[in-house]
Amino acid sequence: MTDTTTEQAGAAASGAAATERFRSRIASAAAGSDAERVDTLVTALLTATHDIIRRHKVTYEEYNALKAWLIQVGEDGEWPLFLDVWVEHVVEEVAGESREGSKGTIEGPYYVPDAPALPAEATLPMRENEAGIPLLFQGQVRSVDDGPLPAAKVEMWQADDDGFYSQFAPDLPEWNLRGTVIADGTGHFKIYTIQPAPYQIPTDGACGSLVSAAGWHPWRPAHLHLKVSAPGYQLVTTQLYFTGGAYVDDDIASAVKPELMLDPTPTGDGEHHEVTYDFVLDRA
Ligand code: MBD
Ligand code: FE
Repeated sequence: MTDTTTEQAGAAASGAAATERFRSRIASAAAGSDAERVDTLVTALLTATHDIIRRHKVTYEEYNALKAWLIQVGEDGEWPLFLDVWVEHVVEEVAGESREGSKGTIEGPYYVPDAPALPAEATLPMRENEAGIPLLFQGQVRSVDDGPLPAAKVEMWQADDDGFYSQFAPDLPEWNLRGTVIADGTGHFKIYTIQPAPYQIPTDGACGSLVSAAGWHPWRPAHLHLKVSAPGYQLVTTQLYFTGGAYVDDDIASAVKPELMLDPTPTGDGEHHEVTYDFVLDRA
């Protein structure tokens, strides 16, 4: 990956896009919590913060560094990135507690609704010579009581081989590696795509400063993002990873689960990998 690409696709560009996306899709709908709940949650958050300051004897220098950094997160548009990388996994854990079907995991900052509709057997929109090992991802969507779910919706999005998501990095076709696949009459789907590469969160913004200040690494393991749904059933938002891949045991976003691993097998010519993964949905 060239310096120019890295720079263009850096914190400012992807952060601004993710912030804008979030505002238009979700923020406006988030009104209306009652005062008692707000009091409970904000008081708990502040009390935890006060405890940390006392326990670790936080200095004015550190307090001011925190203030400057928080301001920078906003200026870089990196609130969606920060929250989805370091907080969302616990929200998802709580939200998924009582579901019996397929495991979910975090959505992350790069979902875009209404990707082009595709038939049950389809190739994700991609460039003519899209880099990466071709991957056939296939499976079936069923209900918890085991019946197939005809015409289930399998929304899929992923980074390209350089770790860039369309609509969040420049110079990519609008719907590159994004699609809404409609399963067939027995809930089956067959999606041709490419095997994604590990993903590095932008290092040139406030989240990158935090990563290097703390001596962490900025990587997520290679992953496919999915939202699977059917009328009358709970939508599951999930990600799938690759057994043995880099960072599967050390995801910066803490979003890997043992149930979410794929182990594609090379087929015939060896230049194509294939894997089957079924989804099980809970009743709504
Ligand atoms: C990603 O691609 C992602 O999936 C998450 C959770 C955070 C940052 C980038
Ligand atoms: Fe991702």
